[in-house]
Amino acid sequence: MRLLIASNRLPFSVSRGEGGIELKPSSGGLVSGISSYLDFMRNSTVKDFEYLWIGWPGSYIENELQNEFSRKISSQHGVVPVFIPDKEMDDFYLGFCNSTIWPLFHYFPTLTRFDREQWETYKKINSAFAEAVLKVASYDDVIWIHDYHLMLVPAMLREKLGEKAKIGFFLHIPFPSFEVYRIMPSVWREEILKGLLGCDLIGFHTNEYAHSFLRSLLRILGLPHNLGRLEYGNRHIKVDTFPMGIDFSKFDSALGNRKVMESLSFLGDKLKGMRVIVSVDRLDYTKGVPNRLKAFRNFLKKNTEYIKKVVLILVIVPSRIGVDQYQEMKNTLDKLISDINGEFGTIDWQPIIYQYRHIPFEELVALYSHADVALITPLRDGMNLVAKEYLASKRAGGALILSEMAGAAKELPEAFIINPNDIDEISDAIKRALETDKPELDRNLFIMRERISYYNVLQWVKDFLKALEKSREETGKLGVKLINKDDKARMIRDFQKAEKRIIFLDYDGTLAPFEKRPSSAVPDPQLLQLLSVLSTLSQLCIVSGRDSAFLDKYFHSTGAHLFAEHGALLKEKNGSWQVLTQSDTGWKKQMMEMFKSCCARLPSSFVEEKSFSIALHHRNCDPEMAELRIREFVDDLVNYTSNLNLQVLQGNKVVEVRSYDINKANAGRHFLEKGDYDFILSIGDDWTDEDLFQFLRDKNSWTLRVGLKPSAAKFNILSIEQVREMLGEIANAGI
Ligand code: GDG
Repeated sequence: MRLLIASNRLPFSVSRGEGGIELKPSSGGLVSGISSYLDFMRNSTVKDFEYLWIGWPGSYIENELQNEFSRKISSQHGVVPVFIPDKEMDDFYLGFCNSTIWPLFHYFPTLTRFDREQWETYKKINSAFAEAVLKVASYDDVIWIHDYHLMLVPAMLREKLGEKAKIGFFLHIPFPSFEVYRIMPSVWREEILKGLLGCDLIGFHTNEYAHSFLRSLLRILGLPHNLGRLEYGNRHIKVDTFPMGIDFSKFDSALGNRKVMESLSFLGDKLKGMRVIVSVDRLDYTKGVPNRLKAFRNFLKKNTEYIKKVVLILVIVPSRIGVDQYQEMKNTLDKLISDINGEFGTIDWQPIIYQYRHIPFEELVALYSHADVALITPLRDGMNLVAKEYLASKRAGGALILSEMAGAAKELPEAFIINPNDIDEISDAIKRALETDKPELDRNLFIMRERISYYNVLQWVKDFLKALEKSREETGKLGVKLINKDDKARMIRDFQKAEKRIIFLDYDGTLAPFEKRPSSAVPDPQLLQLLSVLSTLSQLCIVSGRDSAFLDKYFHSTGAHLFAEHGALLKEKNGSWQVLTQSDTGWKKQMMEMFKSCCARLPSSFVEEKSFSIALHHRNCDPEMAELRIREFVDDLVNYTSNLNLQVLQGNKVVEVRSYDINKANAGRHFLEKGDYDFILSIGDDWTDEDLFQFLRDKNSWTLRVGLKPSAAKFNILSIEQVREMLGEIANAGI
């Protein structure tokens, strides 16, 4: 297998040093997680594993050096740099990525900017990434795209690579609730969802994010799901939860490492007799550092016995310099820290030791391992790997204070879980964490370590890749057989050779798209012209659920035979309407009451009464409300009709009750019993057409279902446009 990973940043950044271009490893959860997996695979016995990592190298390289640089690092490090001029990259990264998506997805709508130009840049850079992937991709590759910077890339790849490509996406940040997501302008929010739907698998850290995403799909695109599975285009897509883990043994085993031990002994010396609280974050307003500091101040005020007995080591890693809010945030922190140190500090002690820089891995592990408490209080956080790293670096006695707003809180309920907006609660938790008995701390630490050591980053990657494979298999099982060029050519030859031809065509969803109201979906002149030609070349039957008046009005002139109400009524060419069913309609009056009552409780639904059936249309309704009401309604109808010769059918945004003996197979029976046809074609788009497909199955016929649902039809065809194009070809061939 070859794995293509695409993320905004490569696992290292390029910079210009004295000796030319230099590579510096990048930090962050995504990079360290995936790198651990790749290291594992390189050192494992698994054969035929290859990978390429596609991303931005951290700064621009001049045109003339790009090719040579790419060749060199691609062969040495398995990476493919995406070259983007610095200015554009700034507009992209500091713009739409970190001034729109980041604040909105972390529930900071007031910090969110909506700037059309930045959206355009986002699209442009996404397409540059997609091109870079396409340059190296082959059909067998597994493509895994990461994070919010690249949400449009999946659909761009799908469009070029087609249905067979295996594409997965993982979002490292929260996916916000629908009410927050919908704040984004409608075209953008739709394009982002559609961008992600280019995937076979879309992964999130928690069920809550997956659920918010699915709800947005339903509310914005009207796409329902079944246990996280949905059908889109001709694919099966799975939306699922994969809580990201860490490289547990890297942290755990580092405790025996010489440099870590040196660091530990240094800390032991310098902080002798002190209880130590640690916190490590990128500089970010989502990480809730001001509240953490306020809570620490509150703690010192309320618990003066801890003065000179406790220190908070605050590590902040510089991040996103260039976004205004980050500079403001830095100023706020600097002030708070100096206020607290000024208020409580003495010549020989200061309560906060502040480091505003990236610290080496060994120092980080030593710090985690030495600290009695890890204080992690994000206001929102996709997962928060620092919490897990702290646990992996502690063998005994550690207390984890963790915000309920971090994805990690779902997996670590044994921690001291706090609300990061409640300063008193955090301050009380600090006291409890420092004073809980060691056996209890050890017990909880053990349970949490067990969990994160099992579901580590390798397991996370393996699970994701396995689920991606499975989702592809499900697509394979959809049983969809799209008609191709050769099939069409054969059909046309059959048509030309045939002496007696018959064609059955459904109307709505087959020849014309659905409209808000059925009465607006009227045939256009080109369609009528096409049907008129076809009816001179064959027996043409329009087999529709529409009533007789509608069909008469619009199709009479085409010379087609008209079947109304799913085959209950027939008007043969030059004839008059006749009833093909013996069905009694006495049930309608009473049932009409039930339909009206449901309609009254479901705004924007409407009832259509036909001679032999009643239908409730809910295509214009609020999808969530409709789902609920329709489920109840169908239940009622099924109970009510259980002793009657009636069937309850759920179609595309419609529920219909009609007599059992009415269905579109009547149309087939009516003509085929009377004549020997040597060319039979039937096209339809929903369940009402299945009876006719079934009836024609063992006959020498061409049957096609529009869309990609499994069907008794022999072929599927993608769209109404393709149906019309194909019928046009048939008409031309027959003339
Ligand atoms: C995003 C989501 C999600 C930090 N400072 C130093 C340092 N780090 C390393 C930590 C940890 C990583 O950076 C930070 O990961 P987080 O998960 O805490 O946060 P984000 O960077 O915001 O990551 C987050 C994550 O993606 C993964 O999906 O959990 O919710 O926001 O690994 O160790 N490493 C070193 N020195 C430092 O000073 N060596």
